[in-house]
Amino acid sequence: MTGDEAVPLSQHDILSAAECHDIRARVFALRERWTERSPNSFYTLGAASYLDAPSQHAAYQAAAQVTNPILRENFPELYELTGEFFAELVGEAVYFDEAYALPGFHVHMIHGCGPGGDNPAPRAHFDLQWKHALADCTPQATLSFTLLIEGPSGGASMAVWPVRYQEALQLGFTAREYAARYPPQEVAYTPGRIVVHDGFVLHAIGSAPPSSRGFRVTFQGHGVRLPRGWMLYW
Ligand SMILES: O=C(O)CCC(=O)C(=O)O
Ligand SMILES: [Fe+2]
Repeated sequence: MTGDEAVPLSQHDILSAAECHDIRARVFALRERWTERSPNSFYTLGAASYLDAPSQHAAYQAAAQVTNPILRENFPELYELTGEFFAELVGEAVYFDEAYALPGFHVHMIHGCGPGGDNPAPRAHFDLQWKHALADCTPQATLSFTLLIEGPSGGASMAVWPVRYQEALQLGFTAREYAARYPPQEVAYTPGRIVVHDGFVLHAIGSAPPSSRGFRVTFQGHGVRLPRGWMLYW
């Protein structure tokens, strides 16, 4: 995907329900290895550049050296499948470089929300974490993906606003300002279906219905197009 593609988002079924179930079981068997990001609410299995790299690139790379072997050893077929899927999608070489974090898992514990509902606008963002992850080079193009493994009772989605990073820059508004003013479109996730976009469309984790309960487990990552091909990382 390039920065100027007309359709900003695509979806592809790549895992069966049984495969999602099996991956979910392995993620939970590794609970001791999750990193707590917000108590009793948000965890990652893996290092994530948007959380670990800003102003501490060496710490991000060090964290990746701890979590990459765990991910690689426990989910070998998932990395193989992801690499093959993207190689076909972009029609170019795709690789992982373990100096960076491998794609990993978000685990959200959904406990419902207040009567005011769950507003995704404060979470709205563009995926600019490559600036922190790569530190010293600018990619020719980028991609981001989310693959739902398990959703809570109220389902899982991505909120998308039809505006791009370049427009935000030109018109001088922030992601959150725009999102607070305009309603998003909801892209519903289905377990086993990967949602791919270029990271420059305004988006956020979608709103959870007030009664929703359970786990929202996603396999997440990004890609950068470099001279050698597309490098997939988190
Ligand atoms: O989990 C999702 O729905 C999207 C997460 C996201 O936008 C991100 O991690 O950059
Ligand atoms: Fe994102």
